Amino acid sequence: MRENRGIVLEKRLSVCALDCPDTCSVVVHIDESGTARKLSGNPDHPITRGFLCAKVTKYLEREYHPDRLLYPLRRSGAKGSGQFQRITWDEALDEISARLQAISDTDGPEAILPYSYAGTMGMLNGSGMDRRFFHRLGASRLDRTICSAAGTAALELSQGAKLGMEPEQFAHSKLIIGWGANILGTNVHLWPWIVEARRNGAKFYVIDPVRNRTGKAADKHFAIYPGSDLALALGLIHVILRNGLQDSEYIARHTKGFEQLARLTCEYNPERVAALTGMRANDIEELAREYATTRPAVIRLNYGVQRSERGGAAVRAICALPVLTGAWREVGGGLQLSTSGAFAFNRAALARPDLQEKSPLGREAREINMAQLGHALTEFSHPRVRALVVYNSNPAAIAPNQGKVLAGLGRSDLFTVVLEQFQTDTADYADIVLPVTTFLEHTDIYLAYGHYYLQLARPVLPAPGETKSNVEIFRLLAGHMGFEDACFQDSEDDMIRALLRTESNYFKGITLERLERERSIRLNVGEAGEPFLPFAKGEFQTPSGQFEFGVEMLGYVPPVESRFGSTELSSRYPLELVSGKNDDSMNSTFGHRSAVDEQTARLCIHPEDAIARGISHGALVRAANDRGSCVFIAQLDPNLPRGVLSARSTRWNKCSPQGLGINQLTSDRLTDIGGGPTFYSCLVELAPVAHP
Ligand SMILES: Nc1nc2c(c(=O)[nH]1)N[C@H]1C(S)=C(S)[C@@H](COP(=O)(O)OP(=O)(O)OC[C@H]3O[C@@H](n4cnc5c(=O)[nH]c(N)nc54)[C@H](O)[C@@H]3O)O[C@H]1N2
Ligand SMILES: Nc1nc2c(c(=O)[nH]1)N[C@H]1C(S)=C(S)[C@@H](COP(=O)(O)OP(=O)(O)OC[C@H]3O[C@@H](n4cnc5c(=O)[nH]c(N)nc54)[C@H](O)[C@@H]3O)O[C@H]1N2
Ligand code: SF4
Ligand SMILES: [Mo]
Repeated sequence: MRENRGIVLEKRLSVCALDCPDTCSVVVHIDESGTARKLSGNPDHPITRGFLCAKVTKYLEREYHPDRLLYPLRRSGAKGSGQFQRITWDEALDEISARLQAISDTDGPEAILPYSYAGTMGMLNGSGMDRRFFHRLGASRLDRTICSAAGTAALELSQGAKLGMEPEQFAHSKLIIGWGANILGTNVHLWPWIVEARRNGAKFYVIDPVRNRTGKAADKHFAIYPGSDLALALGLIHVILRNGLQDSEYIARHTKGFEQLARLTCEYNPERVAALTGMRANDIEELAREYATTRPAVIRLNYGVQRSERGGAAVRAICALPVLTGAWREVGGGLQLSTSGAFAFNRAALARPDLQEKSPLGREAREINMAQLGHALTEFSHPRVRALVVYNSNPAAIAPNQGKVLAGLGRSDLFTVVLEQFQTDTADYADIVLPVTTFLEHTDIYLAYGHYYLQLARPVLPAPGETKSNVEIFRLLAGHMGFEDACFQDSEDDMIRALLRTESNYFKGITLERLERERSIRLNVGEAGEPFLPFAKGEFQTPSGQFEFGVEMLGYVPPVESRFGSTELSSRYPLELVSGKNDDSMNSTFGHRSAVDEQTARLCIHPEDAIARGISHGALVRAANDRGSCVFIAQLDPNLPRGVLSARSTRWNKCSPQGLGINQLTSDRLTDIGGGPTFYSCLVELAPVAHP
């Protein structure tokens, strides 16, 4: 097909692999020479609907960037210095396999730790050949908690499944609440349905300490104190029950623990909750009434809420709201935190945990929480971690308590391998760097956590230089280690077939052949073409089959690191730092872009808090606490509550003054359930700096 400027273009389909609920179907426009000219959203995809977010529209800048890693490298300078020499793949693989073997022989295989997250959401490159390799090795297992562990635990305990309302149905809602959800920034494909709903008279409210683009676009924005959502949810329940606005029939048939919940929430009247959350008592009263009496009503809860000390309990209490009002019964009613539970793949067939029995360890290996990497690398444990293999993640920048993480990565006796596309902060600490492909260059299969479409992507561009996919690299490493198990010879298609071999009804009739033809298939959730109402008739997947309120964990105690937490701490560090996502980037993935660097270098502060500290707009400031410090450019923002600071994550450390990132400040304290990180429970003090 011919398009403007006479360039002959071919259009090929791919799938955006970034860690985003939207998992877009991407059209790649390719010219005669095989070069991609443009990426656009697939107009035929029911969720993507013809557009991509701004950051991925520009993805070809990354794809063809002169700084892409193209060859294996061996470190030639000090750890962290970023000095490397090119080596061959054979040299790299020989060295890695020899070092891993030696460590396994002397310290036991659990001295080896993989570290990965969702740099790609592809199943094969994210939790496929890598898992097989580390299981066969007997390496420590990684508890992948860094993002959503508290929310996941909450959904599983309360609902029994990570299911939520379909994005398509938001169009039918009359009241939409974005709760700790920066929809325009992190989930933009939900927005058109919100626009449609509002055109039909719906109201859109936002509950967030920060008034970001989404809050500004809302009918009402409620600026809540960080980490106090549990108190608000209990207050809303209080008002609903006091006024008899609950759906008693739904509650009686489908829930467990209601009486205790009613007793507990007696204590959370709007006045008390107002003091705990910084909201007005009237607003709490009205919000509860409006929520309970508007039909259908939906809550788009996102993961912002659960990145705090009481995050798990907060999610459980918020999930109770659509249960109490019976909102789940209606099209356009309910809640969405995640939809990923419907993707009931045969994960064991892909990851092969059974291979651990064949490892030198001969049993299930210990588990290490990725949110406490610094601790795992610096504290003595049996056996001490001696080798770290990082892929799909940049822990030097994104993991909490960065001072400890960098001390660990800097250990001279730690052998570190990093599989990367770019020379990240973590790659700077590697002994060996291996260059990897992007999602445009390899095969993978994708679930989604913001919709119910399963998608397949084939390579659309050639792998540049000597880059290889994660799948290929772990396949080669298995060969070098002498692993003879047949599964290490599996092709990508074999692995997809293994994943699809599942009993789940959601997958009925879905085969690789069908995926090849259709590329994107709605799971069998509900009848074909009909809306999916996961809990309209109860059918919770908990042991009791009922929604479990979990009242025993719902009493509100403010986070230790908050204005009402430890007085000793808050007297020294009175400011609450929230470091949510940057609209125009993806965690640290686009840290090489100068525009992203400028956005993530800023710190917003209420003007009165700034004046009290002699800080003016545009001034350099240092935020500090007992863990570390980080320098920012101050921005005055009168919309913030007093005592709250907001910065956008995550900058590359090496771009910031002194090479220290925002996670110097964040704590590696864990959430109440799920073992998640508490990035947004973080107290600091701020002072102007003359020179960084
Ligand atoms: N543009 C962009 N999109 C992304 C990402 C990105 O980096 N950039 N990252 C991706 C990833 S990894 C994830 S997990 C998702 C996350 O998507 P979101 O959960 O939407 O993103 P966050 O910025 O973590 O948090 C959402 C909002 O919660 C607010 N918040 C913080 N603390 C609290 C609190 O205590 N209470 C309440 N009510 N709100 C609070 C923040 O100010 C923020 O506006 O987004 C994904 N999409
Ligand atoms: N202060 C603060 N810290 C945070 C957060 C926050 O909100 N505030 N958010 C947290 C959250 S929710 C998350 S999910 C984490 C995210 O942290 P990470 O999981 O580390 O995500 P990214 O920073 O996007 O880094 C992903 C890396 O994977 C690489 N990559 C992409 N595709 C591939 C591939 O196919 N193979 C290999 N080997 N590499 C690939 C990219 O180049 C990139 O460097 O950060 C957490 N850290
Ligand atoms: S990051 Fe999200 S919104 Fe952007 S293209 Fe990828 S899936 Fe779509
Ligand atoms: Mo995340």
